[in-house]
Amino acid sequence: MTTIDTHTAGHDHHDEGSYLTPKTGMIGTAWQWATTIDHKKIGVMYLFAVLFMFFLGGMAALAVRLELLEPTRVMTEVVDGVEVSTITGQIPLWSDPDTAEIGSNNYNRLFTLHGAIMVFMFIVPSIPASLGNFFLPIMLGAKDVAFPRLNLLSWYIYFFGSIFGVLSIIMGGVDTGWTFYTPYSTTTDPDHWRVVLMVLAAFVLGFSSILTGLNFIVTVHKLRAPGMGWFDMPLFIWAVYATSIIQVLATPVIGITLLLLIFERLFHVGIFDPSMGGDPVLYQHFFWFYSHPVVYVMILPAMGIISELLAVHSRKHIFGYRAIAFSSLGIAAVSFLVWGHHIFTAMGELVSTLFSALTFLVAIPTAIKVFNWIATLYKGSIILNTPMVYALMFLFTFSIGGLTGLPLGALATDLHLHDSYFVVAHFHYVMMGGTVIAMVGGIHHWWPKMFGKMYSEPGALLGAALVFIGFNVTFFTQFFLGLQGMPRRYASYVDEFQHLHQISTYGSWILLAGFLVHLFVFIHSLVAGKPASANPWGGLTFEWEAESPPIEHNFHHEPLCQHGPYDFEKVVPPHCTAEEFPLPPSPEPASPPRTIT
Ligand code: HEM
Ligand SMILES: [Cu+2]
Repeated sequence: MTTIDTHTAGHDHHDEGSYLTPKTGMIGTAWQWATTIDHKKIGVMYLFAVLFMFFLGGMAALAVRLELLEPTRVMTEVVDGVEVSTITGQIPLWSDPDTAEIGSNNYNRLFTLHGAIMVFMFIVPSIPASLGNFFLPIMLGAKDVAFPRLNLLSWYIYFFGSIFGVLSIIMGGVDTGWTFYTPYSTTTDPDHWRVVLMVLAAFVLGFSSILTGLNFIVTVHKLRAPGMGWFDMPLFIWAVYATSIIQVLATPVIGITLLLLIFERLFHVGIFDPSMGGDPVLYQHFFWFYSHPVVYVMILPAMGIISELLAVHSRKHIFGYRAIAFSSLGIAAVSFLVWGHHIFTAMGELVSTLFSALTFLVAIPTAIKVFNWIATLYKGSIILNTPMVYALMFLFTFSIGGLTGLPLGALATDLHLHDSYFVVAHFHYVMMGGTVIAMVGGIHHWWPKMFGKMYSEPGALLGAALVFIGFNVTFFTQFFLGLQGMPRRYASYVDEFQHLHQISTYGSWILLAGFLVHLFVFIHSLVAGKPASANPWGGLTFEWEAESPPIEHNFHHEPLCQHGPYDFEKVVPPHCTAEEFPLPPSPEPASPPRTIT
């Protein structure tokens, strides 16, 4: 991707410092960031905000796991004719024997908090708003997104939407589950605003998602560098593009659904509450019409990152570029047709059968990606650094997540597994084992570019090992809990389940240790890390053309696209020498068909 000096007249950015260079004192710099329209700064602000939300949601998860260490139960017995209640289990965190009810209710608030924060404030904006915002314009060769001011607005909508959520938590949190199912959510806590605040938070956050999606769609259509056709774009862009389409089309549905919920709750108009002539199953259809496609808003950007990591760190042309690109759009399209698989137990047989059949369709474009990723690794020069290790971890954990979705898509098995820990394990393997694992891999891949510093590789690999072990110990055990009938959302359980719950809780502590190691390694990198070169991994996409960290306007001159993003066998990477990254042998041409004489 040679650059043509089309920009000399008045557009030369040679003397420009990096986007991180503070221009004035502390207050000036803070104001500069608070009012910035630079996609990189907005991306970095989102990154720290969503990681903070991950920390909050993670703390709630650890408390949930701690409570589940013991089968906390209230035992009532008659002693000398008097009924005496006692709490069994050593760690009745917040239960009081007399009012045992309170304990379970606090548990309900904790897992709701965990789920609502993790879904609406962490994982939906996680990759698109942070790494997408930072790298989509640069990978296209653009100076910024199409609507920089709208981008800043979407950040502030996210910021204030999260404030509503945090306010609701401070006021004691909600106990409805992250799905806010009616009529419980429209009737519980009648004299409290915390349910309305949390629902309002999800409603407002939706607009940030829509605006971000809109911005990315126009940027991809309008701001590609000269010479960059659709099939010259990095696959991360295709994935974020497909995600943006879902964000723009699906999010309004959850918006109006939550508004109707608030309306019924405040003005007692029957929409979902059967006691007022409403239909609670209608709410479930509306809710999942958004919440199933949104799981692809979570996973598609992660899949885009994996395509980048596998190609760059195996120095191999991606296998089946167009198939992977189209499968992102295929997943986006099919994702709107399968929401019914979340409510098989609330629907009739015919419509359930239809949704079950459609659900299996999703497996096709997903499998295309997984097979093409594995084919890319075949005969690659694989470098087992942290980004690649995370990509390989993703292939393992995401495949388990995907495959365990099949018995949940099949009617017979789903009726047994619905609302059990098998479901909890499945979606954690997809959301945590998919999106979070890919995001951590992506952060390690792009960290040198974002902050201009290298990090300790041994430290990062230790973190990766602890995350991998901790994650699988925490969630693989939960498949067995679910198969044996352990229901989700229960604060107590029969003794038979205790061993598996204990192993799962110990796993969550190892997982915590892994993330703390990563946190320490990144802080050390910012404080004392070696300066990073412009292209430490020998990547070919435009972000590796820019400086590390990039200058304010990304490039000194407007870049020109002259080859594909993964032509490792043809091009010496920018800012690198052929000695550093020798051209790998070009893939042997297909052998000519043998003529059978
Ligand atoms: C950090 C490690 C995590 C641990 C240890 C963890 C643990 C758990 C547990 C034990 C439950 C089940 C609670 C119950 O049904 O009684 C749960 C529920 C849930 N988790 Fe996680 N989780 C983690 C990360 C995540 C992530 C990254 C996400 C998504 C981004 C997530 C989303 C959810 C959701 C949506 C629920 C359902 C909450 C509900 O039933 O309302 N979790 N989690
Ligand atoms: Cu679904």
